[in-house]
Amino acid sequence: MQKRKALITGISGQDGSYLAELLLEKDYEVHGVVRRVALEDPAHRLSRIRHLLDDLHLHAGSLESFPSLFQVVGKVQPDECYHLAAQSFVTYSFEDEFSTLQTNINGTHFLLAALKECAPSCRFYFAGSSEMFGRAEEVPQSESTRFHPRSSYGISKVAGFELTRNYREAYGLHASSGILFNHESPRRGYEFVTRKISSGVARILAGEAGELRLGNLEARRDWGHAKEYVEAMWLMLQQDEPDDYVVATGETHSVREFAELAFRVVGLDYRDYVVIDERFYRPAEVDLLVGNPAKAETRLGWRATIRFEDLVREMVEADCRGVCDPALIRRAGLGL
Ligand code: G4F
Repeated sequence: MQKRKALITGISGQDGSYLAELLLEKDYEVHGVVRRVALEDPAHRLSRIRHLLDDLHLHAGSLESFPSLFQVVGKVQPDECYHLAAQSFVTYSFEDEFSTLQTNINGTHFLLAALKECAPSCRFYFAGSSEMFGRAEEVPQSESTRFHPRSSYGISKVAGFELTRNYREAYGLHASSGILFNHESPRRGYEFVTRKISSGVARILAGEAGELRLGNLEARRDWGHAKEYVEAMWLMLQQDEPDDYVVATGETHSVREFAELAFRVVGLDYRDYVVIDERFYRPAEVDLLVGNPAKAETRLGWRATIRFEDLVREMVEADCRGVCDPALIRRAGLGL
């Protein structure tokens, strides 16, 4: 039997790397779209998928170029397409609203248009985000909660979500959106607060830093583990009918709690190291996010199982392993 073909944009990112692993395990032929510069510098730019490179089919393409996406889709003829690539750092979207909106909205539109023309029976997944809820009107947030984005990133995701719904309704594409709440792992980018904290703790333990500068400690997020969240993406595309799903743990924690736990993992008190720095505050903050994953649980049979405390520990331990002397790690009582 022919293998099913999957195409992933953003395959070199945190989610893309876990999804590629999952699909290879399921015996898919896995294709990825990456920037040409990444193909020329795989050691740095493809580090998260280095261990998979022999099993993947990578294609040069860019979210900014319709012809490049059109060509890849036409050539690969995927059965499933997972659109994960985006400018995804909210802070950056305040610095350059234009490029965030342009890249994220056009990229999604280009891909949907290419699929409609070249592979209309391909199933499509759009990476929506809890940032679409922004200043949320209800707690917890579900598929029916009104969107009130607070950044151009959030706005670009609402536009992508609506484009996905429109291609489903107007052109009959099997197109689904996951409204994913924050999801982290040791593969998270260093600019996001969880990884900034876990790597900061490791550097402090190693004696490479004396403090960790953070912004708003009171913001609350629903943090799950990325490895589990990519399973929900796959499940969405296995359903007979396309639909939209909240993917979340249903628990919320503050940045302060994350920092407190992360420092505690190595026996330190965060109050001795965390310095509040106004530069890391956002012009418009999203104060509280917590998802209601009931629909994903009943329809997809998906549930988050990795607990917040275990996620924090895994991230801190992984970063300590990267920078600390083994004797120091033993002294800190880490289970490594
Ligand atoms: O880790 P963050 O940068 O993630 P944010 O903004 O919640 O967005 C992430 O999750 C979304 C899903 O809801 C994704 F769509 C998005 O692509 C991204 O993956 O910030 C989390 C919170 C914010 O409230 C921020 O103000 O942490 C607060 N924070 C406090 N100090 C900080 C810092 N955030 C960062 N990045 N750096 C700080 O020093």
